[in-house]
Amino acid sequence: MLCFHTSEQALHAPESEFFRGQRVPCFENPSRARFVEDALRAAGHPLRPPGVDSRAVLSQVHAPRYLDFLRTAWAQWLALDGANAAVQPFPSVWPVRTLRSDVEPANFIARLGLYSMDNGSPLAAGTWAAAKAAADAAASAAQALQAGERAAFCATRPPGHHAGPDFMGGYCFINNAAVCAQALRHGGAARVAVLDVDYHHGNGTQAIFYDRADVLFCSIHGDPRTEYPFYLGHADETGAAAGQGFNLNLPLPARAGVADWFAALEQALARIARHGADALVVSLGLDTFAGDPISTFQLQTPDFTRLGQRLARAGLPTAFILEGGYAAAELGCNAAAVLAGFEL
Ligand code: OKP
Ligand code: ZN
Repeated sequence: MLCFHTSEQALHAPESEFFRGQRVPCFENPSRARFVEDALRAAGHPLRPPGVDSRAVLSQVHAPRYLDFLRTAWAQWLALDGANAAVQPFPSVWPVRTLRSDVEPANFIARLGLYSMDNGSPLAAGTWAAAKAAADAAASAAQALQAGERAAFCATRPPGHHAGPDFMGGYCFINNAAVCAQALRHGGAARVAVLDVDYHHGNGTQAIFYDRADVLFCSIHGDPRTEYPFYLGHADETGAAAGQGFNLNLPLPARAGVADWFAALEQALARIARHGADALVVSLGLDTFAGDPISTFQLQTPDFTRLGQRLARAGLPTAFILEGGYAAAELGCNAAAVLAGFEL
């Protein structure tokens, strides 16, 4: 399968994140992409750098003022104090209910809060370069499908599915799956389906397409009553306005078993078949793996082969976008298992 990777991914390497009140090494780190690249190469898949500039599509899925902030955030942080090069900025205040988000504050940390949903998306010097390269890969995958490829895989990071129209969150900055879906639409696909199989609900992707009927969003994830991102991903979120009926959430209780997970997959694929999509974008989080350190589902490596096999049976041109998966040493073989199953 045609695979895309980016050397820029290594430039997004923040030191730590907050976890249970402490700062710990980032779960979402450059080794993840390296493990995936190594496993794909070992399995004989071609790995290429992106050839498409996603710039035009980016402003169709994200607000221009958010993109401006993201592109210049590190420079703004350094402008405050040269010593900030060795310090990670974190937001500390957010415009929740009753507070205004229309006026951009002059204070950098306040702006960081305006454009964040949590304190779990640490910035580093190379965050924009890495996130933009991952988005370019997503646009390149779309172009490959439109040129007749059966499937393409983006072995990229940072992930994207928590990033909304104008905010970062959950290790995500640019919504790569949304960029891919929008690029497919732009390139002539009338209907696109996004299937998000990451352990965590893809709140950003849902939000970006919530009032649209052309892009169907389906997600299987840990119930937001107990699992991140907590404030979106319930079954009663079915879409709005023209998009009513074009959003399907299939939350499962924490620690749900493999049989329940694959039953939910059948429900999602039945809805996707009914959509009559011209292409499928899979937000491929591999944090449903039993060994994942921050998630509670039970999938084993052979289950990822079964997933790939089942997705191939949907019969659609398919773009895979890597999202989560934090058992880094096993991430490569789990990703390769999906590709192997798809090509069986
Ligand atoms: C991103 B993706 C606290 C740890 C929790 C949120 C998890 C983000 C998962 N800093 N952070 O969907 O795999
Ligand atoms: Zn996840």
